[in-house]
Amino acid sequence: MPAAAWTRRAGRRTNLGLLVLLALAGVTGLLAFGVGTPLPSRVVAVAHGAAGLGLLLLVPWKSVVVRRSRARTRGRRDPAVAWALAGLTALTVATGVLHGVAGTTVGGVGVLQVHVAAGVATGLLVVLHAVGSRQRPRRTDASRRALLQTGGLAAGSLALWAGLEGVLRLIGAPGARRRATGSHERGSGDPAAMPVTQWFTDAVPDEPGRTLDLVAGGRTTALRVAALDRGDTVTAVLDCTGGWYAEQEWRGVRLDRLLAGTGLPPGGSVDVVSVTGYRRRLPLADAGSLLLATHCAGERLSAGHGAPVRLVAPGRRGYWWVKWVARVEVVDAPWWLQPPVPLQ
Ligand code: HEM
Ligand SMILES: Nc1nc2c(c(=O)[nH]1)N[C@H]1C(S)=C(S)[C@@H](COP(=O)(O)O)O[C@H]1N2
Ligand SMILES: [Mo]
Repeated sequence: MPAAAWTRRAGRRTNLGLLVLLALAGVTGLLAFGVGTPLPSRVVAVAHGAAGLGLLLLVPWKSVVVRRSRARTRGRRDPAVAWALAGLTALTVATGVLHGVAGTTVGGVGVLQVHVAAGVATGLLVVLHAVGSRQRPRRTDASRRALLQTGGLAAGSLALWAGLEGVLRLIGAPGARRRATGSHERGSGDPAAMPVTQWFTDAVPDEPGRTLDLVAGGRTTALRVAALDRGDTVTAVLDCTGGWYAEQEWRGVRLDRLLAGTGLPPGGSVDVVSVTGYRRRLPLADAGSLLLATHCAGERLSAGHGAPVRLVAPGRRGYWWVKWVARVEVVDAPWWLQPPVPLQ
C-alpha cells in the first residue's frame, strides 16, 4: 500500500520528534516527583501530559518509517528491541491516561506505579534503540519547514492534552477533579479513609518508639512523645507520588519551636530519621513550616499513619513526610547531599 500523501514526509525528523517527546516526557515525569506546590506542579504536569500524548500524533508517520525500514533491512536487523520499545511506550501512555481518567488503582493494581515502571523501562530501551539507529542532525533541521513542523507538533500536543482534560470534564470523570500534581483525593478530613502507603520496602514497625532523640549543638535530648503535642496545628495536603492526596489538620509541635535555643548552624539542615531507618534531610530554613505531628484530624495518629510522631512537610511530596520519627538531628551538611528519593 502506498503511503498516503500526508505521510510522505515520514522519516528522520519523525524519529527525532519522537525522541524529543520521549526525552521531555521522561524528564518532566521525574521532575513531577520533585515538585509539590501548585504552580510548578501544574507546569510540569501539563508539559508531561502534552509530551506523552504528542507521541500519538506521530504514530501515522512512524508506521510509514517502520514499514520502509522493514522492507529495506528484511532479516538483517533484530526488531526485538524496537517492538519491546513500541509496546512499553504504548503501555506507558495508556497507564498515564488511565490514571488521569479513572483513578489510582484498577483491579488492585496501582496504575501510576505501573506507569512509572513502564516509563523508566521505556527510557532505557529508547537509549538502546536510538544508539542502534542513530539519526544525525542536518542543516535543514533548522529550516523554516522544520520549525513549522516543530511548532505544529507542540501545538498539536498541547491541544490533545487540553482535549483530554475537556473530555474528562464533559463526562464528569473522577480525573476532572485531580490536583495540579495529577493526584486524586482520598480521605481528606478522615484519616481512617486515607491510604497507608510505604515508599518502597519499608513496613509499619512492630514496636513504635516512646521517645524522640533531639540531637543539636552536640547534645542529645530524649523527649517523651507526650511532650511533643504542644498544640501547634497546620492544615496541609499529603500528596503521594502514588497518585492520591488528602488534606488534613495536623497537630504537634512546629520544628522551629522545638529547636528554639539549640544554636542552629546557618545554612544547615535537619535529618529526620524513622525508627525503621527511613530518612530525609531538610533545610533548617524551612523549620518554620515543618511540623512534628502526633495528631491528625484531632485524633492520635494510627500506627499506619506514623504513630507516635511523624513529619508534616507542607508543599512537599509524600515521601518527605517521614513516619515513626525516632531522631531529629541538626547537621551542617546541605540538604541536597542525600539520594534524591528514599532508598527503602
Ligand atoms: C517516557 C516515558 C513516559 C511517557 C510517554 C509518559 C506519558 C504520560 C501520559 C500520556 C500521561 C497522561 C497525561 C494526562 O492525563 O494529562 C502521563 C501521566 C503521568 N505520568 Fe507519565 N510518562 C512517562 C514517564 C513517566 C515517569 C518516568 C514518571 C514519574 C517518575 C511519570 C509520572 C506521571 C504522572 C505523575 C502522571 C499523572 C499526571 C496527571 O495526571 O496529570 N511518567 N504520563
Ligand atoms: N518511615 C517511613 N515514612 C514514610 C514512608 C515510608 O515508607 N517509611 N513513606 C512515605 C510516603 S511515600 C508517603 S506518601 C507517606 C504516606 O503516609 P500515610 O501512610 O500516612 O498515608 O508517608 C511517607 N513516610
Ligand atoms: Mo508516597
